[in-house]
Amino acid sequence: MEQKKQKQKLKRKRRNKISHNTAYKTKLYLTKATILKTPAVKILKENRLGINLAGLKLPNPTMLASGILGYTKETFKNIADGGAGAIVTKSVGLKPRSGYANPTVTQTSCGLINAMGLPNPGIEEFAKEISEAKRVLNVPLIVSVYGFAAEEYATVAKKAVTAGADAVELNVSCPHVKETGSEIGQKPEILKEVVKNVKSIVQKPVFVKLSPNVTSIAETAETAVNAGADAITAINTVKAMAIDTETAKPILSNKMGGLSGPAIKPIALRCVYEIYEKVKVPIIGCGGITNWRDAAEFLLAGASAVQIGTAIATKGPNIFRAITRGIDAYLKRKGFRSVNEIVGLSHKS
Ligand code: RRO
Repeated sequence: MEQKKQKQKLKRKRRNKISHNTAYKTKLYLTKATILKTPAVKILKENRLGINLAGLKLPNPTMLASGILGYTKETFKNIADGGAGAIVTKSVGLKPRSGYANPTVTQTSCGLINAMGLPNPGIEEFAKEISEAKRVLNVPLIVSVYGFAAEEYATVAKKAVTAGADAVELNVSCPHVKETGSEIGQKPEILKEVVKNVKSIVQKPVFVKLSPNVTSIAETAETAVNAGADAITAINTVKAMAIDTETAKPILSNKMGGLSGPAIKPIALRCVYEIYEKVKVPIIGCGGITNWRDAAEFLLAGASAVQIGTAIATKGPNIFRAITRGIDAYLKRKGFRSVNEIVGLSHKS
């Protein structure tokens, strides 16, 4: 009896060893020779897509862009369930704002033009939603913040972090609201003051979202980084408009709006490429990303992560999972062990 037990034990041991080795060898075909010394168990747990973004741990490099699907924990959860690696809220300010009158969005070739006018419930009200969202989300929640002065940005950022935000993204780039957004990001001295004020008051990462409507976005990024920005998001929408030929009037009630979607992808890509050459902090690419190949282009240009917005309108929340799977297949096919290995690769000769 004892002998039979011993035999079975030996058999089990041998079988385990075989499956262990097989898994190890299989993995070796998929990865580079440099990991030959890595224990098999570690390799099997390897994740090509996880990133550390200025201290935030993301399961993959896709994020919900600010401005899309706004302010409720249900929509954030829906996007996270669709595979997003992080959520960025719509911009929130000190006081509630109703935004512009309709029409606030119009479709154009290859994109949308919006002029919502920063509608938001104000940080006091939104703080409750942040706390509740934190309880249901398993990915980082980044709160987009705007203000009409440096102190206002700082106050809102502080309240957002106190409510549970994992990071804040400063909106210094909305193209069509007076005395905030790009009117701040386009003035280096004011931009510096805003970033410094926020950095002095919050202990979480501070991202700064930039406008392409400047002479040199790389110089703007450098100003933000020198003031303490932990990451740069590039880009916000491009200032644009549309006219109704029948009424001979601008379509949007605000006349001017911001263009998003595939039309701006090459502009956004150029911006990321230029910023990567100038600053050392992580860059988050944003603008017209619709599929995994767009996302991969941004990573190769120098983005550590990508934000997706307009494409959700046509493809739904599962776009995050589709893009992540596409990037993973690309990394596997090219023999990369981590998404980090392709960040900025197009700069190397
Ligand atoms: O709310 C808006 O109209 C808006 C904002 Br805050 C922004 O940052 N970018 C944009 O295109 N629209």
